[in-house]
Amino acid sequence: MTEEYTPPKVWTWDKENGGRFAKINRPVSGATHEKALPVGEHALQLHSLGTPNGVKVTILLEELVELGIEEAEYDAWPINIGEGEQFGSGYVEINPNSKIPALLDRGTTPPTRVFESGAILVYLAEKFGRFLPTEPSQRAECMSWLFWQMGSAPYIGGGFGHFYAYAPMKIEYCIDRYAMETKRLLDVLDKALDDRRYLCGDEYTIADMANYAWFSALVLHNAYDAAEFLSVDTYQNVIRWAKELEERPGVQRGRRVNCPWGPEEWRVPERHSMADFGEV
Ligand SMILES: N[C@@H](CCC(=O)N[C@@H](CS)C(=O)NCC(=O)O)C(=O)O
Repeated sequence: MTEEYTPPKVWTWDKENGGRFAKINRPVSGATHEKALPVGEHALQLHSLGTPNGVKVTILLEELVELGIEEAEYDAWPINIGEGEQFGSGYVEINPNSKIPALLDRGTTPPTRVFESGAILVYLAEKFGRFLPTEPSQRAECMSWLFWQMGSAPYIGGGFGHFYAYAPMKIEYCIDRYAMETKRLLDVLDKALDDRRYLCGDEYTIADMANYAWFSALVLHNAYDAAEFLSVDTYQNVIRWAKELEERPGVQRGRRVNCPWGPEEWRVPERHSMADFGEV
């Protein structure tokens, strides 16, 4: 057991919490420094990082490009969240919440800013009329799984990942609570995929992209070094679905964009055209 903590009447910020992200965490929002964002030649300007929240958007953009939609070509710029680049004034203008990803669409007048990865997926799917069913009940199913993922991520990343991998001490209560929830979520997904190929049936949608980004990290890529701890091999339907998605060229390219991890030659720190993948 850890030392008992008695909260004061009013919380004040008088020390860093010592965790891996202590230096960038603050209890207030807004810019910490002046910094304009770079601008590329395409209408769509994405500012992001290759985390699951970033990758779900680059997967959708690459899937759109894969369909031959030229207007979906985009510039993707890295935001180094470890160095606090999410608090630059230009970034805060397009995302007052200072988290990656954020999109600026300069193809509209005035330009459209979109923050929150789920909102970006819906915006792009609607703009290009792809990967989001239009029939109301199919659309409701897709939105349900998309919002389910958006609600789940803080339990997986902010809860389980934080306390299992990043917190300065291992607290059994917190790890138990979030491991239980993460396994419950994996079980929800596993059961949903028992009788269908994709989350909405036969149609591949933004709900698959969003959920793939988070759950493939757990079941295929040993996120938080926790594959054994979470017994991820129990979730065979999730593994089958994630492996199938990972075969897709759009998914393979989307995973590489703005990614600061993995083999050097695999990473695509900035993306401006297909040539950045070394394929053209
Ligand atoms: N709900 C947001 C969450 C985004 C998020 O948490 N992004 C993380 C990286 S995965 C981030 O930017 N962290 C930086 C920080 O907390 O300062 C979304 O889905 O867009």
